[in-house]
Amino acid sequence: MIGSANLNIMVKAARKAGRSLVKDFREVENLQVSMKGAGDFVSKADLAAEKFLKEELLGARPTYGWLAEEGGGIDGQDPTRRWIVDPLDGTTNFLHGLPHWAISIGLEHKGQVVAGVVYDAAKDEMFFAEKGAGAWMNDTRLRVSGRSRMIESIFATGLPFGGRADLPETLKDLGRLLPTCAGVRRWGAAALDMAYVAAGRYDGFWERRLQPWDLAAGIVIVREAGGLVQPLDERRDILDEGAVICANQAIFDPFAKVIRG
Ligand code: 2AM
Ligand code: CA
Repeated sequence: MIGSANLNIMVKAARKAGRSLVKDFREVENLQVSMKGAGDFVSKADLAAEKFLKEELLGARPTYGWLAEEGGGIDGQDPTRRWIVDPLDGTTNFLHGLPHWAISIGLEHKGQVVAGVVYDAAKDEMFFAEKGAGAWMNDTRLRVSGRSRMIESIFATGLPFGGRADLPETLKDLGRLLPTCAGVRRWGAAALDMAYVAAGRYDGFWERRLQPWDLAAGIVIVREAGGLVQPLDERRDILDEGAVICANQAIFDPFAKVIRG
């Protein structure tokens, strides 16, 4: 792999954390009999992965800041650079033995995500990108799909879970979008949804109420694969607001018109 020193650090850390999470994932199947046992086990695996990633990434770049799902944030000596990390995106899938979860690592510089890694360890698919250097999955260069007709396009989203307040908006989106397209998919791991847009597997993705660690890596991966990524509300910042829409360039406008209403 050719990439900057930072990208190499990110890929190496994701691969190592992934190896350990795959072992835990196999264990989860044995624990399914006791849901509480499985839940506790998964949160321990999640925390252990975050601790490992923090040691690797801050160990290699001690002056950078840090923001992660489980342990929160740390200001760095260098206020312009920050790791944004989700040690386990798709936790609910992981807990249920569904092989669709990932480690997500973004690197922010002066408010912009400049490098991202999303590693689907169960399938050994390493998605990564660096600003200006393209997006890749393992050894393959990524390119968003070329579909330009809504009726042939597949879109992904996240459905609100556990009483999340955006259920009415999401149902409205679905009511408008479903009749116009080839289908909507919902897998429950936002970082992988974005990686799949970059890979041309999905033609577009939108979701509200996401966290910076769900989004950071995916933003640069989709852009470097030739896709468009915007905040759902154009006046807001994607990471602050957590509402995103992305797609290949040909389908972006008709898709965004349906979702933005
Ligand atoms: P997480 O697994 O890191 O928490 C998409 O809906 C996002 O919401 C996912 O990336 C996921 O990130 C988060 N999420 C939290 N709880 C969820 C649930 N019960 N079902 C689906 N997604 C969930
Ligand atoms: Ca997580």
